[in-house]
Amino acid sequence: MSQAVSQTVVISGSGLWTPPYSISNEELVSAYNAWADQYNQEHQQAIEAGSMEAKPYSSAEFIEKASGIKSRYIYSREGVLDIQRMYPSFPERADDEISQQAEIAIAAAKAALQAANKQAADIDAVIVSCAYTQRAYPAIAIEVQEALGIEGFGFDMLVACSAATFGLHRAYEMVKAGTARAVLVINPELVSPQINYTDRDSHFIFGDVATAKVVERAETATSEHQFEILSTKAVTKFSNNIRSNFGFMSRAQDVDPFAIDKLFHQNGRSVFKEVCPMAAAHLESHVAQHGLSAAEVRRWWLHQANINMNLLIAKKLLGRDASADEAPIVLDRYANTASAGSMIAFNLHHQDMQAGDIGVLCSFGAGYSIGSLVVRKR
Ligand code: CO8
Repeated sequence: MSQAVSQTVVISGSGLWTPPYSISNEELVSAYNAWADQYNQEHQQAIEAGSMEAKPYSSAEFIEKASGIKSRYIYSREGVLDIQRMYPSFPERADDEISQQAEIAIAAAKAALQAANKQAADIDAVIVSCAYTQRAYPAIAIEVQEALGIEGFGFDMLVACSAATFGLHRAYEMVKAGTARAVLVINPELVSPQINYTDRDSHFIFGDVATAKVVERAETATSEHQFEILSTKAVTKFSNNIRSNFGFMSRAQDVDPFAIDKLFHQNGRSVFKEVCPMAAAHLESHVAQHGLSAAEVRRWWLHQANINMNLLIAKKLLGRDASADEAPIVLDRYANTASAGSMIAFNLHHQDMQAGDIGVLCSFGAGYSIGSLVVRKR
């Protein structure tokens, strides 16, 4: 293709795959508390002798108050609620079968292609960006590319909570520079295998989901809902406060895959305190680049980790509480879906926007990483 520079770039279609199963706080807490009873009985002597600590109960009320989460969707439900197991079950698939992560990525991608009025032949690149990929290679993006019949190239990228926004940044740059006509950015957030369902501090936080977007030149876009990407902004700052250590070195390190520091773990209070001011300052300076104040933004599709974080960030930006219409919340149903949270919010809350309305997509979390896009409805 010819190398055209400085294209007007739009998000022209958005897709969402929601798992067929969900788990309410009450169901999750009931399974966890039964597991804790069993654990405490098994270790009664050691607990009484003071050499082990008893597992405390979890509470549905605490979860909703501390996080805003009421339930979460999940790819595979049974193992999580089985107190003899306490982790999901994903039967291994043969090399010639589609992987679970590619399967959910394809479902979201098909919805995004349909929303954008695009065929496989219109797409030049596939980016799969998410918190974890289920294998190192071949890239999940290339598996998706093959399954959808897309020519061109694909690659995976991992930036935890900011994978989706950072993926959109790369797509924007590729289309802007003319190295791809249209890019499919997919976020198959299959996070349940990395959750420690025996840790009451974190067992409630996450859910599975997949989201996708088509990014293309304005001149080729024909869909009903198009959002011009006005600019992107990203920042990272190293922090150990959110970590997951299981990886390709684990076998050589002789580690126990069930050890608490191998799965997702965090210092949630520090994350809250450190990330909220970073995110608010980032967003304020990003919209200011366009000569805009926060009050002139019609919609904030914020990262969906914790309702109290979103309320605080919106208040720092606006000087008042944001309405649900200005900063929609989806984490009550979906929980924290790693990088996909703000993408789900966009997916469910963009069709009412009017031409000229400004919106901001934003992620914040592990890394630390913050990513944003300022967009304008066409
Ligand atoms: N039930 C009852 N009580 C509980 C529970 C529970 N489930 N959990 C904790 N408590 C207790 C604590 O033990 C503590 O008791 P005490 O005061 O006696 O010590 C008390 O409640 C208060 O605990 P916390 O201080 O931990 O509670 P907070 O009010 O801080 O709320 C949160 C905890 C909800 C975790 C909160 O700190 C938070 O949301 N922080 C922000 C975290 C965040 O956004 N993290 C994002 C991480 S995710 C991310 O970036 C993506 C990573 C990639 C995806 C990974 C997928 C697996």
